[in-house]
Amino acid sequence: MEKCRVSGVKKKAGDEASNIEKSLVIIKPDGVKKKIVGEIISRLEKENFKIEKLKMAKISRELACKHYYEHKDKDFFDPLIDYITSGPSVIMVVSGENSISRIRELMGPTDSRKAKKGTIRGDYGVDVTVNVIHGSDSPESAKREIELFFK
Ligand code: DAT
Ligand code: MG
Repeated sequence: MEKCRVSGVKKKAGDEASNIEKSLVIIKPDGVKKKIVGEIISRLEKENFKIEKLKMAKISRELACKHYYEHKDKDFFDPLIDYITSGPSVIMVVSGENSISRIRELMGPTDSRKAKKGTIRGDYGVDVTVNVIHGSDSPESAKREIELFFK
């Protein structure tokens, strides 16, 4: 029997290797208080991201300290922990093509005052602490954060 010939098979559009990533996204207490949970989820879904897991919880100080461990020696650490534990947050696992960098683009930079209109922080954030949303910054931190919040 003649062997299958694969050499002449043309690549179809959409055959490019995809890079589906998971990201941990937190709508922080100010986002919940401002009633923009639906708006933020809608922005994510319009960009074709999938909400894989979702829960609402007041983050404990212990969990907040683990989550922001990299900042433990910074002078803003205590106010950051006070703020993130000040009320309920919405915590999600969001997946999609290059989700980590693309979600961070939708978020805008850490300091909301420097974020452009049209980004989530630019439209709804107040400053560098009260900045509406968290999104993982690398595949390694996404894995660590997802295990922390959804173990
Ligand atoms: P991001 O949330 O954009 O990933 P980050 O990981 O550097 O930023 O910092 C985590 C959080 O810590 C950030 O959302 C708010 C707070 N933070 C960071 N830098 C700060 C600063 N210079 N002053 C006050 N809070 C800061
Ligand atoms: Mg970060």
